[in-house]
This record gives sequence, structure tokens and C-alpha cells, in this order.
Amino acid sequence: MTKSEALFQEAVQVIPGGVNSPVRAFGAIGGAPKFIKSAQGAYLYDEDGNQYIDYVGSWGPMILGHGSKEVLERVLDACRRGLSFGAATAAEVEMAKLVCEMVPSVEMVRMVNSGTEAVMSAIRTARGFTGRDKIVKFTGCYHGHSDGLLVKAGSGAMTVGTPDSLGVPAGCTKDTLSANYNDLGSVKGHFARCGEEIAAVIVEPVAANMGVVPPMPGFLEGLRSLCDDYGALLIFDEVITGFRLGAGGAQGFYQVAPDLTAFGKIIGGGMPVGAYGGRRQVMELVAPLGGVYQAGTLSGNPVAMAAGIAQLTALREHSEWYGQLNARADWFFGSIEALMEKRGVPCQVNHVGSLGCVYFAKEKVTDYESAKASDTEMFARYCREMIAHGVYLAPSQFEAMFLSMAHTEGILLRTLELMEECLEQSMIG
Ligand code: HOZ
Repeated sequence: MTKSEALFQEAVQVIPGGVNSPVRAFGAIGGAPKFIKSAQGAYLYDEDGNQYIDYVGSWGPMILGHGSKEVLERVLDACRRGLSFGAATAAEVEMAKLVCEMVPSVEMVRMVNSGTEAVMSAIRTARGFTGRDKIVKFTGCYHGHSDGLLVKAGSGAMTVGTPDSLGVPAGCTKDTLSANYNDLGSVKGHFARCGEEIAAVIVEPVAANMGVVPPMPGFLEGLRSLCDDYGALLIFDEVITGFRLGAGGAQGFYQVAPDLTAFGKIIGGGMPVGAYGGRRQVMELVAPLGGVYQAGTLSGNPVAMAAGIAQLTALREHSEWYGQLNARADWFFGSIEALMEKRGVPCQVNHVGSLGCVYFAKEKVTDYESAKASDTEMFARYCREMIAHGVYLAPSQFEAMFLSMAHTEGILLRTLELMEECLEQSMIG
């Protein structure tokens, strides 16, 4: 038995499913999860001493690669000065200024501890601002695990087959309306029926929790106009896309400005952080300035701020990195497509910049239904083979692949070689 297997056996006795977040249990692909001991650059190392090329990157934040020197030095320095004060710090001001400077639609920002908290608070703020209760979300988009948003959710909720969670009182979701991603008509329908009651439309500008589904041309712009027409707010959940598709996130990439934005893990450079921000007039409603209450002892934690400042500063100072990373990613995902075609594997490779997904599907994937049509059995076989060959992929068809600055051309080429070896085994099943 491997150390990972032994640890998993122990873990399931004391942690539900043996993991602290459902997708990590490998339930969608089978087998015991790998227990990770350390990471450096583009590599992960498990408790058994195996090395993996990592395409999870802690689900996005490790855009500089693991163990970035800038981030580590700043974090260690912050640790020596104190782990938590529960009081205002200069680092929070520096962090807020960085976010506002890099994302022009954000004029004020509030730090929280996770993407879940960021989204939940952004929605409360939108409801407070508009005096309305209803929100529109998209089927297959995942916005964290707060009650009102576990409606037709993506990510782990999609994998474990509980897109609507148990334990959520009907009252908590009665104001959540679902629409179809990339289908403006479905959003228009909601506005036509009850536009005056809709506080906000929340969307992942690139849906990255049902695999990766790019917005079709005009979709984000259409949401912007509908919100303007009906006096609703547009909220972008940039937990995955923020500071990844470019310094200005998806909103900079697609040139559509939301009223509010939720950020997550990436602004913590690997530490637990989230933030929400947007138009000054809206954010001025947040306590203690306004009547929308939200608080937290660990919000703006000095160690997390140190990591975030180091990562965002590096990204701001080297904006050319995005061009390099995205170009490398274009080539890599294009090569995967070519490889699959060569081997006659029916598949769709979706990607936007350094975010991508290989779906084992015959038809284009543009929304939840087409994502669900992919062959998850085939994915499971392929994913197990890839991991066995030393390529660590998210253990679910409905999660993204993340590239980092540490994924050199050599590492990507090696991945393609390993992928070619794996395809045969996974096709046979
Ligand atoms: N919901 C996360 C990915 N979209 C997974 C988080 C985790 O397991 O760490």
C-alpha cells in the first residue's frame, strides 16, 4: 500500500470523505487521492516521493509557480512580525491600492477570506444597493458554497451529482433564478418577467467550474446592457479569471466592466484570501460606512496580505508575462487538440489564455448541457493514466487546467509526450 493510500484510509475515519473539499477525494475518477507533501515551480511531490507536473496550481492561485521567491520572502517577513492582529495594517492599504489600480472597475475593495465569502458579500451589497432581492445565476457556474448560490452549481457540486445541496432551506434559494450560460434569451426572459425585482446578475465571465466555457461574443456585453436597462447590478465572479487572463482579469480581457467583482485565492498568492469590490457609490454601502454588514477577524490578515501584495506586484511589474503565458498556452492547448485528432479521439479543447479543459465530447461545449454530454468514463480513465504517468490533472471533467509561469516549453512538451503515451491506455479502458 502506498503512503497516500494509507493516509486516505486514516483520513476517511476522521474527515468526511477523507478530504476538506469534495473534488479532492478523486470520487469522479476512482482510486485514492495523492497526498501532497511539497511543491516547487511546476511540480508537485506526493508523500510517496512521486513527482507530478501540476496542472491544478492550487485551483488557480499559483500563477507564478509554486514556491515563488518573492512571495515566500515577503510572507516569512510578515510572519516574523505577527500572524494576526485583528486591527488595521499598512499592508491592507497597499493591497487595496494594488487591486484598484490593476482593475479599473474596482474603486473600493473589501478583503475577506475566501471566494465564497466574497461572492456572498457582493450579493448582499447588490441587494442593499438596489433594494431588490432576486439574483440571476447561470447553471453550471459555481460561486462558492453559500446557501443562496448552491442552485444548479458547477464544480464539485456537479461532479458529486448534487448541484442543489441538501440542507439549504427553500427560503434561501427562492430568489435565485437560473439562466443558461451563453444564452442571453434565458436572461431576458427573467428580466421580462420580474426585472424590477432583480438585484443582480452574477456570472463567471469565463465559466471555469464546468470545465472551461468561454463567453460567446456579445454575451457579457448583453448582460451589461440588460442590467443597465433594468437598474440591476452586474457581478463578475473572477475568483478564477482575476489576475490570470491579464492584470485586469476577464473584464480587462473582454472589455466589459461589471459593477462589482468577487476575487478569491489568486489574490492571496496561495494563502486563504478573497475580496469584493467595485463602484465607489455601491461599496460605500458596506459597514461601517453604510448599512450592509460584513465583518471578519481574519479579513486582511497580514500574512495573507503579504503573499497577495508580492504576487500582484510581480504581475503588475511584469505585465509582459501575460502575453508570454497566454501564447505558450495557445500553443499547448492547440497541440493537445492536434494530438487528439491524430489519435482519433473525439474531444473538444476549450481554452482562454492559461485556463483550459479537454472534454471527451463530440459536439462543441458552450454551456452546462453540452459540458455534461462529455464522456466522463473516458475522462476518468485518461485522468488516472495521466496521474500515474506523473501529470497531475484536476480529478474531474468539470474543473479547469491551469498553466503557470513555471510551465516552460520543455515541461509542456514533456506533458504532450506523456499524454500521447496515456491516450492508448485510456482509450482501451
Ligand atoms: N471548488 C474548487 C475548484 N473549482 C475546488 C477546491 C479544492 O478542492 O481545493
